[in-house]
Amino acid sequence: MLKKSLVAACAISLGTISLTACGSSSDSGSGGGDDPITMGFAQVGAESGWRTANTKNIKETAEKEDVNLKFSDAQQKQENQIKAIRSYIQQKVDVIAFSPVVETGWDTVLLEAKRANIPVILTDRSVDTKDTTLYKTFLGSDFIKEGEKAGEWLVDNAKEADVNGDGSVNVVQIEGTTGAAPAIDRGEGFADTIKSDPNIKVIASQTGDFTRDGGKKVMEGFLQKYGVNGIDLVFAHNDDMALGAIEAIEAAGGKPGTDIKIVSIDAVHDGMQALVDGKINFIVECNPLLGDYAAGLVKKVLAGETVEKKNYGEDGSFTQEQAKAALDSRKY
Ligand code: GYE
Repeated sequence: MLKKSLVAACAISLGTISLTACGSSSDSGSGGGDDPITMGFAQVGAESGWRTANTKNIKETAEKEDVNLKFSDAQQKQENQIKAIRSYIQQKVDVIAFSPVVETGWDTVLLEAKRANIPVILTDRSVDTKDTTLYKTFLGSDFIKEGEKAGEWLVDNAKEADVNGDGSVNVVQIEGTTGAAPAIDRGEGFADTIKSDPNIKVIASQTGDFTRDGGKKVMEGFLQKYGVNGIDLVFAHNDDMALGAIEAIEAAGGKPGTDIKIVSIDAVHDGMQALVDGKINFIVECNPLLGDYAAGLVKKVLAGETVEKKNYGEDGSFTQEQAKAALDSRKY
């Protein structure tokens, strides 16, 4: 009864006061109703331009919303993220948000959070679990759709993408982090879509771990094996790996975007610049500015309101022409 009336009172106060600790477990560290919310955020790392923009946005939003943010960088390691989440549980934060580096292996720590009565919000990447009560909600992009959009562009432009003109489009794929939701889903969406054209062939696929350096190394290996002339197109799961691939192609004496076409995902500033410069041919957008959306969900969850389990944002895509118009206003 008491709990219920607390939640009701909090739900009202949320209209006037910014994010407060209402509705969270009564033994939480934040004390009374008007204290700021304490949120533990376990970030993946700093692997890409997308991630840097995402982190900046999360921190800025926390400041704007008067959230006491505890932030950790897991350096792309699941065990670091698990440690961070455990420490947030120990510190009795009001809410935990995290972007899981890989999809599986979270049930134990999420159960610990659930038992401690701390709601968990998944931002950007999702988890693969049978027990969906282990988290309150997910917000981010539909990665399958992103892979499909990349594939659709290729199917529509298969003739131009057959740089060598031998009737088949030889594609190399640079995957994101193995086991990560965006790597799995983007790969799946792309593969499903290009099936419609039997002339499009993925001749090699390897992980570049979403980093520029990783993308460069993987591309160097592909170039050694197939040569510039043996590859028609690179599909990179993010811009940073495409930028690394560009370096490798140039070092091998090729002209990226012309001798080898490139399609990637994210649309961060550096990627868009390469698109405008003609070194990338098409980019699917993935929005890293999730802060406001996350704040809204945190408020609702802590007020005891029911929220959608999955919340997807709308993403666009850019051809070289479209990127020219959008580049100046690209903030990240
Ligand atoms: O595309 C990539 C980053 O999870 C959507 O992670 C994110 C991905 C993003 O490293 O650049």
